[in-house]
Amino acid sequence: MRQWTSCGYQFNTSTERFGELRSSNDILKDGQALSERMKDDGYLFLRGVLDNDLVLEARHELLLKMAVNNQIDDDYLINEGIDPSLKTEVDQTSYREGRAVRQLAHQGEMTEFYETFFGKQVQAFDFIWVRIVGVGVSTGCHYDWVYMGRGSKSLHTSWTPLGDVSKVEGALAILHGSHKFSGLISTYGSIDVDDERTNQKYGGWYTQNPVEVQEKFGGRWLTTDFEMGDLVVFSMHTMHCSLDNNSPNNRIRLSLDTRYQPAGDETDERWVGESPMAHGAEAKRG
Ligand SMILES: O=C(O)CCC(=O)C(=O)O
Repeated sequence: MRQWTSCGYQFNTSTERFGELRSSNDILKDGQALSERMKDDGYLFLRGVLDNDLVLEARHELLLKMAVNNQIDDDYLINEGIDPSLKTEVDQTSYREGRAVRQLAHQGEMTEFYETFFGKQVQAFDFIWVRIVGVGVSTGCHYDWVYMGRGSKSLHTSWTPLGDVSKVEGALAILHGSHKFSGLISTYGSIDVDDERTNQKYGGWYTQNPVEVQEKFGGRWLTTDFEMGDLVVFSMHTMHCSLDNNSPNNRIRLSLDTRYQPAGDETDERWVGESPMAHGAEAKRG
């Protein structure tokens, strides 16, 4: 079997420790069943549920902006999204505010899904995380709570690949069972990165090594070869990371992560409003 890595660390790919995400398409329209599965598994994987035209539009919108900012290799078609050798740092505000990106994240199938799942009206965070993940890059193991845990206890994350994202191109991985690691949830899983920024070894990640969590707490890493239109939804205390992007064609991995809660719940003030404050010195309390 092929060796998969995150932050350069190899996964244990034995069947007990590594496998494929389970699809929940069979219960897509059943809010009660979705909610029970989330309680059991800590995630929901939905194949091909988003409007492909809209996903493609969001992808094009981003790639065009990236092309203007010299963030893709212009020897190739823009839509290929090939990593250039020279890296350019760009303020992403205009990326997350694009019309197609916002429509994908805040309307249509996405909102309909959450209305079914919560059984009530939905509020999305205004802030949208756009992931432009170059070759050799990945995300370390973490709970989202540490970044956005000041509001609703029912907050959930959507991870949306903007195009096909195979394992080798840096797919997301979920640690099945991690939403029940009470010893980890009550310690690392209860911090707030803005309040405790200086104590954070990896800027809020628990570790870079996916095997380290399993050795301490157990669980099974699950991932898949994602296709355009797929969606993964998970709880604030579901540990996740991404595989290293080792694209043989040097393709950048593009995805969105976005957040949703029942309307009327308390909100984390960092991520809502016209110009969300986000992380930083101003977000530290006390
Ligand atoms: O896409 C990634 O690399 C990280 C995504 C993530 O951490 C999230 O969706 O919460």
